[in-house]
Amino acid sequence: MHLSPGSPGVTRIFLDYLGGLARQAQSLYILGDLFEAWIGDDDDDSFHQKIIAALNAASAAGISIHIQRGNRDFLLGSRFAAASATKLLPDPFLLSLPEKKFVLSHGDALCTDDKEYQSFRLQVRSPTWQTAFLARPLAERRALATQLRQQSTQYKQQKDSTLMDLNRQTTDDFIRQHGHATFIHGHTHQPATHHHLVDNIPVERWVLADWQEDRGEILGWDGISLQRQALI
Ligand code: LP5
Ligand code: MN
Repeated sequence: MHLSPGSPGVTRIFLDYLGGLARQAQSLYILGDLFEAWIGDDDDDSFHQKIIAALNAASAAGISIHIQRGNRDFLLGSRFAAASATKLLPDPFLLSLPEKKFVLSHGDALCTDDKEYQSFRLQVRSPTWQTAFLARPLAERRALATQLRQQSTQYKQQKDSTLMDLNRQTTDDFIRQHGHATFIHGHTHQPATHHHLVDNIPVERWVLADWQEDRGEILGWDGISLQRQALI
């Protein structure tokens, strides 16, 4: 979703969903990049507080909400989880339902052709880097995040789109390591259902859509099949 005050349409669709259709679900899984940029759980930004309150209300209404960290909000922590009454999930996460097994991930870790991103990722996911970053004043962190977002947009213009996609071999290995479970991820903004054949076992890989100002999309599981469902 990449929620931010800069995308009011996406925010409205998400809040409408949380207050409406989502209430029919037992569980909700958000696979990273819920926020455009997360600079730490101590952020007092009113927009973020509004989203936290909406998650909290949905949770109080009985939905079990699980959130993975994406590359935009890898700093989500326990204070956020407590305030929003959500559960932070590891990435990857194996979701074993009675009818089917799914493996859930943001997806960025499998984009192994993008070496520059992977070395950046390694750096910012290290506890040492995170402790040092979180010790800086909020205003400074906010400015760094804005700067990094601009840089990332520029970097991406110079990168080939296949380089930024999941690496096929890495993905097949990942599927193998997770017992050939149906794989669901986001990050690439290239919604599709891919068919992998790993060890002669057919495995589906569902790529989530990114949300636009006038259209969102969720993936629903009813115990029998997965369906893409548009939200407006
Ligand atoms: O996010 P998106 O879609 O633009 O691109 C991603 C990869 N980029 C990122 C960076 C995020 O956008 C930044 C989010 C900031 C959130 C706040 C966190 C706390 C702030 C930290 C401040 C230091 O994830 C992009 C991938 C793309 O996905 C596709 O997979 O290609 O990767 C990059 O752009 C990384 C560059 O290739 C390499 C970066 C070199 C690091 C530069 C050092 C800058 C030091 C920081 C100074 C501001
Ligand atoms: Mn992402």
